Amino acid sequence: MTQWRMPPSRQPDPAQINFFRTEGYLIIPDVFDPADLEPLRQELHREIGRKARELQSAGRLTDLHEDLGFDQQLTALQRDSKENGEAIIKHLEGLRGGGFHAPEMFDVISHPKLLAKVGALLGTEEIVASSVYRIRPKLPNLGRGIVPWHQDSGYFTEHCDTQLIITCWVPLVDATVENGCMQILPRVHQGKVVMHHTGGNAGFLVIKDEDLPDDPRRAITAACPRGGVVFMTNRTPHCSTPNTSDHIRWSVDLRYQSAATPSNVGLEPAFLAADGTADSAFYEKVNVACYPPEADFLVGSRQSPELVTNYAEYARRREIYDRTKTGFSAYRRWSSQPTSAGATPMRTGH
Ligand SMILES: O=C(O)CCC(=O)C(=O)O
Repeated sequence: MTQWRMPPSRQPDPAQINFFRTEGYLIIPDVFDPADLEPLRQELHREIGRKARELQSAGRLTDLHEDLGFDQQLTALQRDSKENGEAIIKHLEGLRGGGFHAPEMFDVISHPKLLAKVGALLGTEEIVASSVYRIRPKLPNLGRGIVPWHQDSGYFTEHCDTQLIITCWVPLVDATVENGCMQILPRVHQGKVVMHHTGGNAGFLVIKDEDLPDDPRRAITAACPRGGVVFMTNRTPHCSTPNTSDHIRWSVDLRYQSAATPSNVGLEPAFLAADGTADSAFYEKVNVACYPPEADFLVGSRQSPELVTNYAEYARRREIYDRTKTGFSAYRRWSSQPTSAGATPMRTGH
């Protein structure tokens, strides 16, 4: 496992940085060698197999479809039984969408090649990553994977609206129009966080077309090969479209900010009751973070490399935050969408 303390070089590429600042997004097609992502793809595939075998032991399925590859097996399991497909997806997503936290996941989050780019775009080598990451197995023709227009800041606390939190969208297969890559509205990320509503598709937040800061027909299509990364700011509106292909569009989206931006690094409950209620001092302090319910951690530091989080500490913090009752919801910021309110249970993550 890679133990990275500091980027070998920030690789500042002025053209890329300028593009990101002007457009609010940047697609770099070769941040990783596709082989760098292979351990994560393989571990996700093994996890699907493990969960499928658990369902088989419980008498809930017979055919494991073990002959099928990473971008096919879950579709076949879902086709045989919606309940089993849903159980496996929920198992990977966990409480909020980033439940899977094997070492292979941490290795991608803390990968020196990615952190070098993130550091250059943030303008610092003191980098905090957040547990607000999501694993998306976007199955062909399955509505729950279609994400409506939103800005990631719609999910964050208002006091972080003017901070820079970079989303790194990492496809684990080539992302194309056909398999439902993202659409991004460029050059509007210097504006405010616009009105969002709860109750969008699959329980996501949604910006109505009339509230978008620009005509959605000006959106760019963020196709990106495996090995590439789509970088976006937290105020860049984006959405994703249906997967009409014959394979799963796997991706993970990771988030990073400067260590100077408000976070919950180093903070955890002094006390946790059996029902997950933490001590009141924790609740008072944690609300300073841009997304209080999930654990932030230091992934890169030139100043204090000894404080950079290792895998064991990352896993421990994530698990403590998952066990802690938050009573917090960024959704309180937004009203329900009049057309579909109540139709879909609200999600607690992106
Ligand atoms: O993966 C997708 O389809 C949407 C991703 C997204 O909305 C995000 O990363 O914030």
